Amino acid sequence: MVGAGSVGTSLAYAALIRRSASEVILYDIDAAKTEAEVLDLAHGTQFTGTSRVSGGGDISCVAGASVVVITAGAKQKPGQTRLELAGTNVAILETLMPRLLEQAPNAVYLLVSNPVDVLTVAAAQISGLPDGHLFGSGCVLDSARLRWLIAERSGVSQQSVHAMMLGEHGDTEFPLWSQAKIGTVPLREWRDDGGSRLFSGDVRATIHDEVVHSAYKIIAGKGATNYAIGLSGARIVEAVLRDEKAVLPVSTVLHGYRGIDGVALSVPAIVGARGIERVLDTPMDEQETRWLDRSASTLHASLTSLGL
Ligand code: 6V0
Repeated sequence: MVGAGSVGTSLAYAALIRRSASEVILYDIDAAKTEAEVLDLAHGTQFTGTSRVSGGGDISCVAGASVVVITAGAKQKPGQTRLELAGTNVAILETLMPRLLEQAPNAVYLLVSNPVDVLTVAAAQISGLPDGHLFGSGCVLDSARLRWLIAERSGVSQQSVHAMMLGEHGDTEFPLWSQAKIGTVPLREWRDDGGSRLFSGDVRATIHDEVVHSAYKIIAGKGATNYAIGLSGARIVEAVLRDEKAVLPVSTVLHGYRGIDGVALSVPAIVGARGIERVLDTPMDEQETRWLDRSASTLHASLTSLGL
């Protein structure tokens, strides 16, 4: 975990508890804080299984890592958009990426810092890593938020809700309603016990809005989001370390995907030992296609404004 702030430490904690990796290493420029976080986590490992945790302020501690998760950088202030963070965090990546690559040249790199789609493009350009070896956590967290909201309304387990947020991890993200299902029933046709459709257009619009505004709401209340992104990040790491070939909505630089080129955003992708192994050309209706294009042009504009 590069960056031992709220997100990096929550990711480490989630990875220990979920037994995602045999060894979890934290690196941050703030050595004293990182050493304290490592000690605090290490004292709990009696209860988490056999994984070890270590780390500090010397970047050589990441040498030979299989997966490098980047959570370093500035975070959103209340009311600030993710895109407004871009300049600061791109500058951090410019010095950080070459130093990380020296230590862990063969790792799969997972970007979590925001704006994650923009930083995924920046990190890909700085590192020159092969496609798929570097990608962003994208809409994995947003999809978990979506599934939770659907589960709460329908009373069905989240594990039986199949739904994804795609596009920008940000204001233009969108639910892929046309492919969403509860069990085997298309979400738009799901009825309650009385036979009424539960997910009308209005309800879907409300849920969409709630997902988009989740982070703002949490940041306004507690200054950061950390637990759910920690668990989402650990889940993605597992897909790589266990070579799962899991289909996840992660952010990757697209080449000719539905006319999108050079922009990173979330689409369903197969994640395994080599990182993103294939991007799926998922069916989308007309509205979803327009939403995807809107995400791509928003991100394209912000890449252009940063000279990327
Ligand atoms: P934080 O608690 O301020 O931690 C950031 C850490 O990065 C600090 O401990 C810094 O010391 C460290 N850091 C800064 N520069 C460097 C550097 N060059 N090398 C090493 N460490 C450095 O922030 P928090 O952990 O809350 O958020 C981290 C990032 O994650 C932010 O950009 C958030 O916006 C982003 N998030 C991304 C999410 C996603 O879904 N992709 C979700 C939540 C937050």
